[in-house]
Amino acid sequence: EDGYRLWLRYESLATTQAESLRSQARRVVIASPRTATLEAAAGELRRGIEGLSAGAPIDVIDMPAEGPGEGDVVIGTTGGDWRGAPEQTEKAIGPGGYRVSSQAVHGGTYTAVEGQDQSGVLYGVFALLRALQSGNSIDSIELADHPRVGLRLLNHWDNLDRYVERGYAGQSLWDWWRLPDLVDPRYTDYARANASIGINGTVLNNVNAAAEVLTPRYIAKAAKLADVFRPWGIRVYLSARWSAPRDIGGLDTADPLDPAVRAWWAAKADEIYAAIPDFGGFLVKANSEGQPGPREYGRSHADGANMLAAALAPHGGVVMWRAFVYSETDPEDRVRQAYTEFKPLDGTFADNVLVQVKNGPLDFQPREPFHPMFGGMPGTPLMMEFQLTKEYLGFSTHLVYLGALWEEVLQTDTFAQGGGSTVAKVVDGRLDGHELTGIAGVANIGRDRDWSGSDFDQANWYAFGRLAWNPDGDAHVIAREWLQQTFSTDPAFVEPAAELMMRSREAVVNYMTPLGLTHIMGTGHHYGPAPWVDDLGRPEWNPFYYHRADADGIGFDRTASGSNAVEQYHAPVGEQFGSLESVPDEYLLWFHRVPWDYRLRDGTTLWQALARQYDQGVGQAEAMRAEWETLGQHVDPVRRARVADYLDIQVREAKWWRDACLAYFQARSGLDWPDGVTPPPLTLDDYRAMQFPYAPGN
Ligand code: BDP
Repeated sequence: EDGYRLWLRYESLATTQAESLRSQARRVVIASPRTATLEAAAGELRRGIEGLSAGAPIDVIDMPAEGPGEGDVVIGTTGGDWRGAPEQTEKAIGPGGYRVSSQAVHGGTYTAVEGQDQSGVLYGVFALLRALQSGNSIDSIELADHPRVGLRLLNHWDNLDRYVERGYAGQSLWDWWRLPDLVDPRYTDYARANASIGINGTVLNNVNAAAEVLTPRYIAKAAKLADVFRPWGIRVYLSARWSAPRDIGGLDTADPLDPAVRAWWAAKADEIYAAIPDFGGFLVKANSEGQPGPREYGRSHADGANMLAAALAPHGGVVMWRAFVYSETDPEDRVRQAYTEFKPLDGTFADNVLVQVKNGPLDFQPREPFHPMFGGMPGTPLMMEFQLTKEYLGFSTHLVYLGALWEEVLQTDTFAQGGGSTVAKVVDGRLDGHELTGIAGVANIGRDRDWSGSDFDQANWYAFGRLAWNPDGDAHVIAREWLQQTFSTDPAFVEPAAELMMRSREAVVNYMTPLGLTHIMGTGHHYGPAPWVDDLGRPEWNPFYYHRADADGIGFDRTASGSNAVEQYHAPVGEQFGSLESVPDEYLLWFHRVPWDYRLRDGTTLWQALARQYDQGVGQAEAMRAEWETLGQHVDPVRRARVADYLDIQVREAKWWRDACLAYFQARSGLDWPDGVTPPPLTLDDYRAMQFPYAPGN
């Protein structure tokens, strides 16, 4: 059990269920003209049924002249006459929609998987397999659904030398050196896994992009990957380096208003589409953390995005322009900067541009308030960017289920158009009536046999796909689904394990950054605690910038008396965050600077509360480890032991986080230890000396 099969295990069901499936799924019938996608769907169905029913090989045939027979599983696009008069269910309407149903025939039944289009068939097949793997019977089955968001993309931060920036699961999957000649079968398994959760696009290379990926050699390599992914409904996208016309095009400028630059990009787009007819488009990180961009020429982000958009528009491609910008010279509070820069550009982007925004205004922290651009840019399609790879949450070493974090963000009310204006509604286009919609997830996938660096990190890949499909999805339900398919359908396992996953996110917040603390991780690699760091080149790279702890107090004043970041939120959100009366405890130090003896609503002082939260985080990690001793009994020994080993690391490091942070804050505040708190076993200097010089870095 090396984790390779992910949630697509198709292990044999219990005897009676397997027998019943065998009698009701005797052959796969393709009802529409065969295409690569329908064949992929049929092949997956056959594989799933054969595995689950532990039965003999089953046939895949075209629809026979006499129509479907009892025990057939028929797949096809809607509108055929194979199912009688095809009725639509509201839920199945729209691209990618499907309906799975039991139909009567000759006194028995057959199962129909109808898609609105080719991808819909594929998604219907995976929905059926998900239901069967989760312990449902194929009898009287009725499933219907459709994706709510158009672009559901992974972003790989993979370099061309196979190094994965912020990757904790080994090298890049893409073997650029041997492509396009050698096609690793893993590419197909990657595509299957993505298709099974509705992901329909992948950006192959790092946002800190090398221009070489746009040279003919690499276009041919990307084209080969696109060929493998296409049957699975997945399009390829590339990160484009802004200065490519200079780097590889022989021009001496990358000014977006220069006709030669525009012509270069238009020709480049033509060249890419000649090799990849369904190429998705470009993702761009510009004028951010040293990356080149249009501002070098006095042009705006909109000028830059629109120029690329014009090159892609004739081919139907999109530009995903990232809003992760903050200046090295601007003294403005870092979390204000993206909004300040992009808000005036709202409504000026071309029709095929999305602005891609991280969930919070800082950088993928264990907890941040939502980014004020959500709800603040009604005239622009905003693409959500989540991070699956846990750069700031203990890498692939700590068990943290991100579904809980993402649900919290998506369900937050921006109040942009009064109550009920959730981030989910901004992202799926409902709030402002956008047709073009997207969600991106920074991938946590590499060459490790288990793909994600740990068994439980696979859940974050899974949950991302499911929430991209439906941003109103329920993270707890998704956790259950994943557990059933990945480990066991036994309710004695599934429910407590799902609850453990749901609590895991709060645990990491508590032992790393409680009460609105943020960005106090180790320098560069972001692993382990380092709240004391204050000597890095740029102020906002230093943990100290974010907490400013001294003898008087702790926290970052973002109210009107401070940076006034609260003004970027709509009423009443800004008021709620801005007032000590109403700010939720979990954002206290994000928005406010308070003295150490400040009393929280429950009467404890800030110093007591901080010590309590850190300790609670450790307790939660210990509880997870203890629970796994029981839950692990339901799991095969190999994966059980691996999860247990990781939990041991997590408990040890949760203590390290608690002790190091409290030792530091005690030294800054000069206060005595609160009653009942055991002082850390080591000195602050000891903690400062603990470094991870060779942690997977940036
Ligand atoms: C930060 C990462 C850095 C990325 C950057 C980005 O530390 O490696 O390049 O985000 O999103 O979180 O561009």
